[in-house]
Amino acid sequence: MAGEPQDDCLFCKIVGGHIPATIVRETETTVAFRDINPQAPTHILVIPKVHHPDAASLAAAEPGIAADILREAGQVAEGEKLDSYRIVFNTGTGAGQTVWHAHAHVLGGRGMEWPPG
Ligand code: IU
Repeated sequence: MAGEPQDDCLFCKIVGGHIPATIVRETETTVAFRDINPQAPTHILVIPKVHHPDAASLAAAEPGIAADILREAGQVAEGEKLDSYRIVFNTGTGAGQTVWHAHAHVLGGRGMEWPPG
């Protein structure tokens, strides 16, 4: 059921402390941890503790927690002393989503191109 931990979800396991992650920040509703395959000098994922498969479904069900994700992305950037950074929500396989638990990528520490690949 949406919102409840899913046994087969790796990010629910990180939230539950069942698999390791380098956690940089945690709030009542969110966890931020370093991506295991960083695509920039700073690459941190901000996830809700509740399980929803993508950012839009999280925002529809729990708008306050979706706002928490954005606020935490800003806190992560401040903590990493990033003046410029990118927040990315890959949604759907064609856009590169591989983990079906909503997450924001916070990327920074290098120049970025537009349009993204
Ligand atoms: P995506 O937008 O769904 O592709 O992002 C998933 C990210 O989760 C990707 O960048 C992975 O490197 C990252 N990741 C992780 O940091 N730790 C994990 O245990 C797993 C994936 I699984």
